[in-house]
Amino acid sequence: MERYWRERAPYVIHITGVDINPSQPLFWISLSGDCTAEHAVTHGITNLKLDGFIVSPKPSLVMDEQPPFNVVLFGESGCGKSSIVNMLLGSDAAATSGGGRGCTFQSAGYDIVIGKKNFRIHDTAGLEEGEKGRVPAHDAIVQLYKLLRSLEDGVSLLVFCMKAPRVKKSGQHNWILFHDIMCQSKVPIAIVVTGLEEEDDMDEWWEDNEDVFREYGMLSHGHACITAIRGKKKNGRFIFQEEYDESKVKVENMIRKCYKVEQRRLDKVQWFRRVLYETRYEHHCFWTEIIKEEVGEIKGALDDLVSRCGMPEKDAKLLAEELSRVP
Ligand SMILES: Nc1nc2c(ncn2[C@@H]2O[C@H](COP(=O)(O)OP(=O)(O)O)[C@@H](O)[C@H]2O)c(=O)[nH]1
Ligand SMILES: [Mg+2]
Repeated sequence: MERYWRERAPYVIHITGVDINPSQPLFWISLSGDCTAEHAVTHGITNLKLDGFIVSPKPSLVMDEQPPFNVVLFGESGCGKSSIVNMLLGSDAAATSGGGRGCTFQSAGYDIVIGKKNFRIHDTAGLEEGEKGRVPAHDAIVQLYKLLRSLEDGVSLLVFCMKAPRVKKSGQHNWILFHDIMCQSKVPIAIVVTGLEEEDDMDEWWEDNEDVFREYGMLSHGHACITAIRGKKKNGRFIFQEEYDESKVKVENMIRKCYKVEQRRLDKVQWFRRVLYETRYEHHCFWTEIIKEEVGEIKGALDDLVSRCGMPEKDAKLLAEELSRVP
């Protein structure tokens, strides 16, 4: 059976958080038909706790030997992240939350080639999946931070995903948390706006809303106003096929324009830190050295969670404690 899949499957799945030799991945599966990567993994290894998984084309299909540039999609649940991944892949590898199918519980990486460069697109758990049966918001934040910290080659591009009609305050908070605080504003960020299939000109949305992003301090390196669905099939073709094809090219061009060749490994964020006032007095009297330091309040990124991300202090403290345990 395994040999059958090994020979036929176009993709290889690497499970992260499990000690495996990358040249001998655990599974070879086919992503065609109803079998999505997520289903296959959860069915196959229910006894293991997964941090995430990466779906890569077989080595024979990869462009060059360079490690892929990591592109991380993030945003609220239901904004279309998994649909964007599927659009870029040209398959249904990532489970979307429509039609009774599962939503994204763990992050997953999908390898694609754009303009002869390898990119690994990371689909992540939605940041507000707090309802019953879904990933609580805290867990989703911790998972995303773990993913960012675990990318050994660094992060090349963050993509903030949202659905029209408008950008929300919670979106601004997520932007500050991941871009400004966790990535210390050192990783480029781009915006994808979905849900624009009914617009005569999808790009007009940007012109109408640009000011709001500016007011929110969400300054991006590029954007794409798109639809990530094809719509219903009528007379043998999908009603938004044209917009969908155009959208795929837009997102590819955006990635090509915005990604950073020098990927940035994420430094550990100082969630709690004592501020040391710079009052050092050094007196050399014979062999002694007296150093006086004045210790201020506990500050650090925890403060930003409250003041810039609008989190209640109690929640911010709990989250910061959890995040500070991430290696
Ligand atoms: N109308 C419309 N629906 C979309 C678009 N992109 C995604 N969806 C739908 O929104 C739902 C959530 O999409 P999904 O990709 O799972 O969102 P995720 O939670 O961010 O991964 C699904 O039913 C998708 O079909 C879009 O551009 N327009
Ligand atoms: Mg999803």
